[in-house]
Amino acid sequence: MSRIEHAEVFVASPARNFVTLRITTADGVTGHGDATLNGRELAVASYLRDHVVPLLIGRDAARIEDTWQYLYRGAYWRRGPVTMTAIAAVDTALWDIKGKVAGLPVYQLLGGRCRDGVLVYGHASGSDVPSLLDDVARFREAGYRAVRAQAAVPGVGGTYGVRKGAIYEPAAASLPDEQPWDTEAYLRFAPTYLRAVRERYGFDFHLLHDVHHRLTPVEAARFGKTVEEAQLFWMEDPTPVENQESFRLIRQHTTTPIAVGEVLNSIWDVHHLITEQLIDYVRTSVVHAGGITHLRRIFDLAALYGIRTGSHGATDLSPVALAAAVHLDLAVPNFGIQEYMEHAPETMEVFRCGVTLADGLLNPGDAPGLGVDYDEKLAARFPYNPRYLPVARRLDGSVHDW
Ligand code: GCO
Ligand code: MG
Repeated sequence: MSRIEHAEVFVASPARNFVTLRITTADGVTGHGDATLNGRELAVASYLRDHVVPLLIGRDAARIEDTWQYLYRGAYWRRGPVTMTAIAAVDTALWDIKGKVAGLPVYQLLGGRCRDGVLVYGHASGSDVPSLLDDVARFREAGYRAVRAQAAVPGVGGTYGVRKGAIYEPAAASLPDEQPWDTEAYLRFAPTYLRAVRERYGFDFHLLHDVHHRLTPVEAARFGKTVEEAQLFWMEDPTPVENQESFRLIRQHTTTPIAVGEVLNSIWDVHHLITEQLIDYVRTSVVHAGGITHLRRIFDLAALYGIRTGSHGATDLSPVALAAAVHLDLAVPNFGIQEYMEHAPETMEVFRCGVTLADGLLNPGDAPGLGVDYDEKLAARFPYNPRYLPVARRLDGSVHDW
């Protein structure tokens, strides 16, 4: 038995903020977990440091499921992004340790490969339609088999999903950026650029689009119907997801596939969406939905209903989360697609990560564990930098879902 000797929480900002947990066993084996919750980083760091680390010391590092149950049931207070991100970090670090102890990459412990590689989608965006079309071409030339397309809605400043520099980053310093939103302008404009992408480049690649919770159910139904000819791989987060029932209305009106889950944290949050077949892809992630152990449980439930996976993988999830996702994606039968956004060079210097991209497919490499190392000395040169996600306001000044 190898006992946990210590656990450290690192908060650093190599190009953006990341919270990273490192667990070390008495035998000197280390494992890493991502604990980043964009714009609420320190809440998770405190949950871990103040409330979880003391419970880990002396525990058997091999007992992953038992530790999960202990942290989840043992807290009495359940679910929610902060709790589930903290539990995820512990769970991910323990899988990393188990792999290193066994001398096997984590995907082998999960049952081994189901596929040659993990299909990813890249993020094309533009400030207008011509620049979006150029960006789609760039991803296709780089070998991507699936591309998400987002363009800034004319007259609506700072549309989500549109990259300004080389790396997409919506979080802003000091107070949240307040961005206007006009649903009618979006509903008129977005279908035109999705059509333009198909007209220019045809249908031999997957095209995706993120609605980012902006529409009511009936507006989402109208959007889904309008874009059917573009044959989207999915429309993502068409409406806010607190009310799982509301997806039934969208479903009744359109065959455009639906993907949901990046803000959800537990199997109970997706229970009705899955068992009533209201969605096609479940997008929960390792980091925000309780780690590899809990995500596998969600994916297995989804498999029973013919629903595939499509985990969140934006740049605010660290390379540790990406590696964990890729190991799981390789091993689950109902894998669909993995979101992938390139991290900044500073991020990749701090997190040395064995994940590689070739021909539009990711592979985790064969290093034992997750195959990611964290350079804490280098990370210390990038201190935490408080940032907030934007807030959206409708034209009348009232708050909308960002
Ligand atoms: C996506 C997303 C993100 C989120 C971000 C919030 O990649 O599909 O919607 O870019 O907005 O992860 O922190
Ligand atoms: Mg999204």
